[in-house]
Amino acid sequence: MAAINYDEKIPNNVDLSNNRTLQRALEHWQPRFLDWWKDLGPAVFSNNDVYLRTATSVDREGWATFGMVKMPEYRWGIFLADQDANRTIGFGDNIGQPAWQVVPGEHRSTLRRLIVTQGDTEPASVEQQRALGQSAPSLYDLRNLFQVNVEEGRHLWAMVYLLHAYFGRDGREEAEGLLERHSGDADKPRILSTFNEPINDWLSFYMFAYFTDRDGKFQLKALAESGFDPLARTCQFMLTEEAHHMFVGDTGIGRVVKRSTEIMNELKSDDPQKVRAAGGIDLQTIQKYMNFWFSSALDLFGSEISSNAASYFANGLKGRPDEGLYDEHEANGEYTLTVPDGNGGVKTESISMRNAMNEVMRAAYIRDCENGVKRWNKIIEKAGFDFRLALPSARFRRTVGAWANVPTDPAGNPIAPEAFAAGIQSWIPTPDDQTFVASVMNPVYESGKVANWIAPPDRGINNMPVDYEYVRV
Ligand code: BYC
Repeated sequence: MAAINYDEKIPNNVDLSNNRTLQRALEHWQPRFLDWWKDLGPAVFSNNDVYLRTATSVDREGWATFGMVKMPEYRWGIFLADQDANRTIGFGDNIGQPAWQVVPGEHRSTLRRLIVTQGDTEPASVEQQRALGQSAPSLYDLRNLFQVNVEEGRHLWAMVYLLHAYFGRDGREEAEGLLERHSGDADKPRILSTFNEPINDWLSFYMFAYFTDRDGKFQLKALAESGFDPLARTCQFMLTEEAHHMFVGDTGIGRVVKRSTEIMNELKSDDPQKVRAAGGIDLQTIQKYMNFWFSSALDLFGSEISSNAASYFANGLKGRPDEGLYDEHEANGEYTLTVPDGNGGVKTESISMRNAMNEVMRAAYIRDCENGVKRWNKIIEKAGFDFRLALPSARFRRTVGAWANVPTDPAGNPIAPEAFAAGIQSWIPTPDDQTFVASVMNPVYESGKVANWIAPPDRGINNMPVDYEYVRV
């Protein structure tokens, strides 16, 4: 296993000290990154001690250490999973050929584009979450937010390393661009739609960590199959960190649901207005937030029918998540889709499996999303209420792909534009809903205490108690 060298300015396991040119280029980028972090990273507590984990090994067992760190002093490093010298390309037309250790000329611009798109999301999410520290429901949650933020920063480093190490001058320019585009910026927005949506409250943050980070999981799994070996190894290690981000979303939503049902039981009522009056977030509002963030995340998979996706697969650049679990790796079959028929109805269409790669991934993602919904519904059921949360249809409120701008209800039935305009008020958060949710987000910065609208966590981080002072305020 390649050891991580922590004595260097940039911790790494890529033998950076033996590549002076690359080391200098990255050391040149480092202060720009820190300036960006200062300007657009967490707005508060930026110089407080936070109980953070830092990657210190790429070993599956014990890869991280925990300790008090001030975020600007976090050791953002470059870590790739260990190399398998015999690795071959596992899918597509180049199957069985040795994985590439350098970028094949004919795939250079495509690979660069994929890496830039992936890299762009990482700082975007930090920007989106910048203000949340001002309204954290507990020190435990505040710490989790910051953990997610520093690790997204590290994932940016991972992509910047690839750009600098393998794409020469244009790679360096793209690395600069990753700090120049900003979430929601009118002139230079982030590349993918969801990453320009504001995240102004913690319910949105948990939804984002559950649904949007889960897109990250699937995209990283697909890139971890890449025939371009340094990209595959980079993504393999990023996935190790990603699991905690989804845990934050999953348990966060679960705790909001739990608290809402507690309030409903205290009130002996499931009236959403009464839940709100008691300072809780009603289940109907949670459903609306889910409708918003889930539908937004579905767009991140791209079009149902995509020749881009087909050529990524054919050329061995991007596989299917967990490609090894498939019993064939050429995807020469057919895939049946339902698409709008152009007359307000639906028709089925058979397309080549390779063209349907985005849809194959989206379908796997939706199945994975269902697991959390089942867990949250168990909480509601156990509390004795009939309400059930449900994912909206994959056709609902899409802005990318076959269903883009086709009005449907949350169940996916095509409806008239007027019916959509009227219904959307009750399907996704209105400005009033957002104002209400923001109104309960009063910060709680006392160890062991938690805001009224969310239940406390079941356990602390890294076996520490729940009432540990996770951020020294
Ligand atoms: N918004 O052929 P199509 C994460 C563009 S999240 C705006 O369907 P393709 C994270 C598309 O780029 C994971 N534009 O697309 C989570 C293309 O443009 P060009 C991020 C969009 O190429 C939380 C055009 O439409 N990683 O890590 O098959 C916190 C034609 O589309 C959108 C990746 O996404 C959109 N939603 O697939 C932190 C992996 N969708 O090239 C981090 C890398 C599509 O014609 N990216 N377009 O100018 C990819 O694999 C692919 O680019 C996509 C799109 C899956 C995104």
